[in-house]
Amino acid sequence: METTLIILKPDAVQRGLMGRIISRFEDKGLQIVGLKMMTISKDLAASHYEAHNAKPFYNALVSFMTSSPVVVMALRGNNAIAVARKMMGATFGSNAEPGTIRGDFGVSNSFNLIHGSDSPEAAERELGLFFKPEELQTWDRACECWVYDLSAGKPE
Ligand code: D4T
Repeated sequence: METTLIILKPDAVQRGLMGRIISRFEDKGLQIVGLKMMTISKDLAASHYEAHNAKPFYNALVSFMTSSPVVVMALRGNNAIAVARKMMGATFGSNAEPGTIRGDFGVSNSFNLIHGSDSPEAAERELGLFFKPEELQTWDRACECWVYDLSAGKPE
């Protein structure tokens, strides 16, 4: 099982899309193990996006991400990182496929609604940036045995 960090960006919160986006992940079968609303500080945005700090869009990106509250979420599941990235769609709303979150809810290239970790290493780093260990909940989901086939001892 993997855990991935999802951020519902300021445009998703301001546009009233939080519930619909969270529902998509719940409907898919991913388990929410952390969830909170917060305003990202400049320092936290700089740490989160340090790989982009030489890019031409960096200042605008940090400004956007710190401009208004976000919702951060830890999602757990089998291949959760890839599953969530596929559900998010391509980076730019203008060419994200219909059926994806970015494809269905946005058209902007810089206001692209959602962030999701792109590798296990990124997920570990980002979960550590946004959640204290005690903010992540390990809980048994009553429907787990209907979300996954557990008959072989591992989720399929
Ligand atoms: P994030 O990191 O937000 O989940 O987005 P992606 O993984 O899909 O895309 P990314 O890291 O390449 O870009 C991070 C963030 O920067 C914005 N951006 C990106 C932008 O404003 N202009 C650009 O040209 C690019 C490439 C959008 C997402």
